[in-house]
Amino acid sequence: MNRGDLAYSALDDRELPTDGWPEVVLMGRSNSGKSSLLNALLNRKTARVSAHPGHTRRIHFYQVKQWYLVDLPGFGYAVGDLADKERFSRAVDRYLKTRQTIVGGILIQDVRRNPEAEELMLRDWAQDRGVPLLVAANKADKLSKTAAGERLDALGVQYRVPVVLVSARTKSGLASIRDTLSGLGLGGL
Ligand SMILES: Nc1nc2c(ncn2[C@@H]2O[C@H](COP(=O)(O)OP(=O)(O)OP(=O)(O)O)[C@@H](O)[C@H]2O)c(=O)[nH]1
Ligand SMILES: [Mg+2]
Repeated sequence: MNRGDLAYSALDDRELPTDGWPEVVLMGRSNSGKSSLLNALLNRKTARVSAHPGHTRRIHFYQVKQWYLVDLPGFGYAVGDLADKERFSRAVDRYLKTRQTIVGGILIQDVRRNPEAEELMLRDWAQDRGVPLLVAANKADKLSKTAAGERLDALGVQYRVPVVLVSARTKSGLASIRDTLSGLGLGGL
């Protein structure tokens, strides 16, 4: 298994890794750039970037060292039939509520948007579970430096957790994510 390989793709509990390795979860709205950011961090095109958002229907575990980056499918755009969607959102729900190996969360948010109910629920989830959370305000390349700075301040006020400005496209700001993770003892990015 090489760095950045897809190690597991899970929906049911019995498909989850059993090695107990730490997991850092990438969460956020569909199209916010979770898979793009994961690829940028790993410097490798391993996660599928969707031309049509909402198609990722499994929890994907990418191995870094003896820990995983977990690409959670985005909310907001799910396509497909209702039974499928329900099965899927139940699985994500259960994973977030019960998984003991989650040691950190990165909430990816389009820098141009404000958090909506789902994002704030994820922020509350992290606080309730005591999981350190970093908000990555992505697509900074879409704004001028001044506008991006203003958005960063606004998002900090709304989230009340650390927010960093990043671009999966230009790879700006990724050092702050790497530093945060190495502060949790998670190296190799
Ligand atoms: N300009 C710009 N575009 C980006 C950036 N990050 C992602 N995108 C684009 O945004 C779209 C969605 O990116 P994905 O990485 O597939 O988003 P996702 O959050 O994984 O979406 P789902 O898998 O549907 O939940 C793609 O067209 C990307 O090329 C960025 O930093 N800047
Ligand atoms: Mg994706």
